Amino acid sequence: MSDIPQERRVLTAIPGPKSVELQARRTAAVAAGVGSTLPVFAARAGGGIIEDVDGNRLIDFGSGIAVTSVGASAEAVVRRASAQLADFTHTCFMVTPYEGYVEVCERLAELTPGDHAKKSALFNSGAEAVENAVKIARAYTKRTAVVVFDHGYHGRTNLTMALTAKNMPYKQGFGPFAPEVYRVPVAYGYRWPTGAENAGAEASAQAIDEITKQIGAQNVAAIIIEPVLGEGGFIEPAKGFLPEIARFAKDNGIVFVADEIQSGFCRTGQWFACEDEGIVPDLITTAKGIAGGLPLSAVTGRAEIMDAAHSGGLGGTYGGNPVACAGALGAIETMIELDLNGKARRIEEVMKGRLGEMRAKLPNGGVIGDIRGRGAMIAIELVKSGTKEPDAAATAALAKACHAEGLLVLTCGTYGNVLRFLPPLVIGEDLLDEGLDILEQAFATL
Ligand code: PLZ
Repeated sequence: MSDIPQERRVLTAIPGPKSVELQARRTAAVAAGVGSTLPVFAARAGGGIIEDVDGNRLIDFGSGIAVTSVGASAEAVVRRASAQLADFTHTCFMVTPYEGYVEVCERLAELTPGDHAKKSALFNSGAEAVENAVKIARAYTKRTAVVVFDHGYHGRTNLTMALTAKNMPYKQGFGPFAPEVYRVPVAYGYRWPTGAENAGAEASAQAIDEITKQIGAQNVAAIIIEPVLGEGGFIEPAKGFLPEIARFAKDNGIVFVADEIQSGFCRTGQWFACEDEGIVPDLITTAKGIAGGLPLSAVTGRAEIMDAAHSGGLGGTYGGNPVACAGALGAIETMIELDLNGKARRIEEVMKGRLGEMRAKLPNGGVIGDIRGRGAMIAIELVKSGTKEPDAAATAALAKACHAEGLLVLTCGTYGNVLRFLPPLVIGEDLLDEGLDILEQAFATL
């Protein structure tokens, strides 16, 4: 890890003068469609800290959207990627292959759930992995329909926009969308009309009924679900939902795809979130945390499904780039050495404890409607006090107050009312506590 002191430091307004200057250049040169949560320009980052160009040190509760689980300059990632960079940057695996790619696929076969024969294919982004999972499932089943869920997020390319639930900002004005994509209910416990305790059974029954009656199970190539829904609001499907959907997929020859792009690689305190209910997906998509910040993604799954696409049918110039593969091997090494699953579970314990206390201090829980998530994928859903009405304004205000004090937090959710916490798993407990202190103080500004 780079030698950034693991201490918050606020020297200027946030963003500071140098960031403001860069933001002006950015506005002139960068397309408006690319947004930023907090226009503070990074100078270096590592552990639980992002240092900006003005010398401020922010506590990082975002990990670049669940990417830098091992930190943004993890020693093993930097060492291995640097060595690879010096050897060669690229040959194209489709032209002349290299060992790193194969080794990442071997690690994926070991780490993902299930002891069946597995194979992988590597790509650059999460969206690309999801697209390829669909291609593979269609090639294997010779069917076309794809089933996704309310509040799901799978990317910004044409097919993955279609798979994604939320219109603004992801889809508005960008259609027409890919056909043969169908959306069904998910067991969102907090908002399930008959209560969280009924959500698992009722939502799975509804989803299966819709698939059977409206699409026909025999036409469905793949069912794709995030075992913990990320952008949609850190929704853990109520217990029983995922096993029932997985069972239905199996009974009907449908490829069950777990999109673990956000929830995977120790984020939830297990290698993959689907392990929580013993789910063994046919295919699993990974990205983000896999390579310590380098762009890499993968589809991993049953060898016979993965081999269904003909030679030359899958790939891309940069897919499984050697530097990114070296980074992934360094990240995986770090996860094992530092027991980042254990660290994630400890983060959950600390965060849920503190968030519960904050909630208890507010009358009727105040704006904190729900506290949820697993491991270092924790969120609070904010509502108008005493109701379940989403409060996006309070969410934005809280995030703003945290940012001003040097705590980087992210929001999410279909209704924009979820504050999510995704610290690097290597964050020190003092920084974690300090971040939670800042959040607690932020409630007073509401
Ligand atoms: N599947 C489950 O979480 C990416 C995107 C944020 P890419 N999530 C963060 C934004 O506004 O673009 C994501 C995900 C899940 C797929 C993706 C897509 O991964 O690497 O961004 O393409």
